[in-house]
Amino acid sequence: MIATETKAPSEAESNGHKSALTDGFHLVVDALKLNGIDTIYGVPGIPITDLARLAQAEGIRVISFRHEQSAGNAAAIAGYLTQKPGICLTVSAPGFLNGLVAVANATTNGFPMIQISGSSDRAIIDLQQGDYEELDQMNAAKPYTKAAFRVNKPEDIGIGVARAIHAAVSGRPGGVYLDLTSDVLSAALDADAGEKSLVHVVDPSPRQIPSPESIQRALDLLASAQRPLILLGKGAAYAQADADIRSFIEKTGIPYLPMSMAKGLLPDNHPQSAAAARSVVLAQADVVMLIGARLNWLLGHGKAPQWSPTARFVQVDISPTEIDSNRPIAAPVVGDIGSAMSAFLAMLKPGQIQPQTTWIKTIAERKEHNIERMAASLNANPSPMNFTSALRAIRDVLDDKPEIYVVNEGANTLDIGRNIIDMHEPRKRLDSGTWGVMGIGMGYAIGAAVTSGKPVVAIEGDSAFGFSGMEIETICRYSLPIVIVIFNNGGIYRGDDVNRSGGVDPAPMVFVKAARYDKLIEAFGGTGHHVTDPQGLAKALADALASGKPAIINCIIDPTAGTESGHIQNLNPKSQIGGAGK
Ligand code: ADP
Ligand code: TPW
Ligand code: MG
Repeated sequence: MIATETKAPSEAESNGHKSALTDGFHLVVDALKLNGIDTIYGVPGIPITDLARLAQAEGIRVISFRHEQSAGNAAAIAGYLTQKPGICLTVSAPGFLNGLVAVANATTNGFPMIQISGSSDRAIIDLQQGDYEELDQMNAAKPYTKAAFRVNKPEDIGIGVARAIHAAVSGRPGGVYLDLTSDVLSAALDADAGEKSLVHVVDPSPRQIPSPESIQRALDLLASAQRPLILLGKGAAYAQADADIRSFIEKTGIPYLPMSMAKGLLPDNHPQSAAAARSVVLAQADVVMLIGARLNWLLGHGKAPQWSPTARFVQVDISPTEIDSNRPIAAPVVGDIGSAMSAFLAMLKPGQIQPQTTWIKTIAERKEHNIERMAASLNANPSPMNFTSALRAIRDVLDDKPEIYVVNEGANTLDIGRNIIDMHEPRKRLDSGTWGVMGIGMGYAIGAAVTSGKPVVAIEGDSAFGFSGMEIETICRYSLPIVIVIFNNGGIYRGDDVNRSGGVDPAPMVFVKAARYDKLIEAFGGTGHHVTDPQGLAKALADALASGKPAIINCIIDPTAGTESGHIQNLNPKSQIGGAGK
């Protein structure tokens, strides 16, 4: 609603007749509502306290956090799940910087979000005269965002919001910064002029239709393959082209691998999934079709030894500059995945693409072999629990609950969790992503629960949890159906490291032993569980999910069970003269 008739903050007299006024606060709320924004994640304070209050009064759901980074992470994942920009609202300088980490992470992962921050007096900022929470925020934001804008006049609020929405969701989505000065928020404007200044954004993420030649070139290359492979990334999950992606995979019979957040795009137990034969398919595939996945560090940059040096690539991506970024791409298909997949299906001729039967057989044999090899450790019941036995218990509870979101961060907790927890539906797995970042846990869990109303299970390393742990108060305050399972091995990677100086301080990787994380949530009215075996874990998880209420399950894991850095130990720099601290 525009503030014109009923909600005008004030009225001015001029020449005997009244003209209604509106202000910057109202215009921001009106501009967001006009564009279908229904939720704001943030932390209030000067100068945006009244903005948060007004947004709530006007029917926007305002989720108020304990730290801006988590609010930003919630906004980012809401953007990923809904294809609408998630909104994070922050105060100036420190609050802005706290939120900026999440915006940078959103940009890195391709999630659409807008951080809206209030800012102090520009005249004082630009002369560095020392204002309250002084910072040149727009310029600080630029290197970490897809775009950064500042609104200096109240009549530009509508355009500013429109530009931010276009930038966040068009092309490769990303994090956008929108700076609103204190002056703009408080400024008065004629209500009619204000209403007319608002912009209803039309077609913010336009389809980008790939050229028919690019589709033909890609089909020809795939048809020439003997050992083809499809790789699905989170761009494919984001695109919400689930049915067409599945249809193309099933019609061509090509084996596929999901990147972690693409798990569930096809159910993990799909017969064409090559996940259990990952290293063999990467090394032996002769033609690889990337759908919404970058050849970054997570895929060994597409290079040997992980990949065959002679493999040829199809890459379906909305970003033309992603092509050839790490390895030459023989058949680029630049466009949005929805349009691309329907074009592939329209142009595919029956029987045109047929993977060699020996390729399918090789993969099936390797899957069986690897699954058998895993079975022994998966079925073991060590005491205390290790990562595998605890994850098995969680997997079994979640197996018939495909609607549940899984958030996952940590090192071993993440790397082993990714392999053991099967996903059955698209966009249900949310994790550390492209940066391997810690701290997304509670923000992503809150964003997923708020946008979907569905339960969330956050599987968290004890270190990982600590980065956003205070948000358990937020979870309890809004009664969100979030169950947090903390893999408590007493440290970063492991809990058994020692101080090599012999001094009394603990080693840098080690936490308080046997910490009672379960008691933390009781302070806010949630339920705490303390479990030491898989049966106890399964029961606590089933009970917590059945209650639909916030819970923490403190899951005691052997402190010696993890490996340093989980599965990416090779990324630790090794001293050429023998190693530090050994
Ligand atoms: P993963 O980490 O799962 O491998 P990445 O984040 O590395 O995935 O890659 C996702 C890719 O998907 C990015 O290059 C991005 O440009 C692309 N992408 C995102 N959305 C779309 C879309 N709607 N259509 C086409 N490509 C997309
Ligand atoms: C923002 C470095 C990577 S993994 C990790 C850290 C601190 C925690 C691993 O311990 P955890 O898991 O969570 O207990 P587990 O199961 O192995 O015991 N700061 C940021 N991001 C990253 N990635 C780090 C530090 C790191
Ligand atoms: Mg740990």
